[in-house]
Amino acid sequence: MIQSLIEPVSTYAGEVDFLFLLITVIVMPWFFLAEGMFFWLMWRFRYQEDQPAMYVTGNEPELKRWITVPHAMIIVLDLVLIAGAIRVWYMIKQDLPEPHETVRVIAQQWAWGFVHPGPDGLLDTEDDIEIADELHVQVGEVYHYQLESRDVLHNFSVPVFRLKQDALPGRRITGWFEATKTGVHDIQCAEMCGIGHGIMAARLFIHTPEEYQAWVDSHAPQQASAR
Ligand SMILES: [Cu+2]
Repeated sequence: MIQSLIEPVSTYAGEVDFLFLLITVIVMPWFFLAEGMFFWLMWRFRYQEDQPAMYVTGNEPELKRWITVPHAMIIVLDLVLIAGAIRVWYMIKQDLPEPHETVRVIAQQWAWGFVHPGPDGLLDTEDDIEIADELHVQVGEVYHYQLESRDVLHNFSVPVFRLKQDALPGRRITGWFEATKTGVHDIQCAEMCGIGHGIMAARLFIHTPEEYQAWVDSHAPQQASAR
């Protein structure tokens, strides 16, 4: 269902979607069961003539089972969810594969700055390509991003990648992604950062290697001569 709403375009997007599906499948039956019983019991034990109210403490062994058995089942299901979530969290946030290139993402009120490594493939050199609100990458390559904030808390959110990372002033946070399909997609700040938060959007361009090379060629020389 998530796939049909927001196309998955990174190598780990499917894993995140699977977690959402798992949560839905585990939680939804309990929701309907609990709500269904609630309304049924309200109807079944509604006010009736000459039937006195009964005081139930919940401590009677046969009633306690109604509390402990569902609790035990939910704890087991929770452990499944926690194990699945830790696995995906580790894959996305901790276990960074070797990068093809690194880009720098700079958040500020209320725009995104992107520093691309340029023709030499290295950041912090003369030929870096810096532009606002456009991130250009190649399809099928692992990228590291270095996320920074110039002022307040922001969040680098790329829905098609299922990627969300807070940007903290004073820190450089490294993460990774690998795009699986070419296209143009949205980037949005996902942390309330002031009055312009809603317009703090950018575009992600995923190119074929040839397109990417052409983009680098057309932007790098201008950039070098402008310095
Ligand atoms: Cu924001």
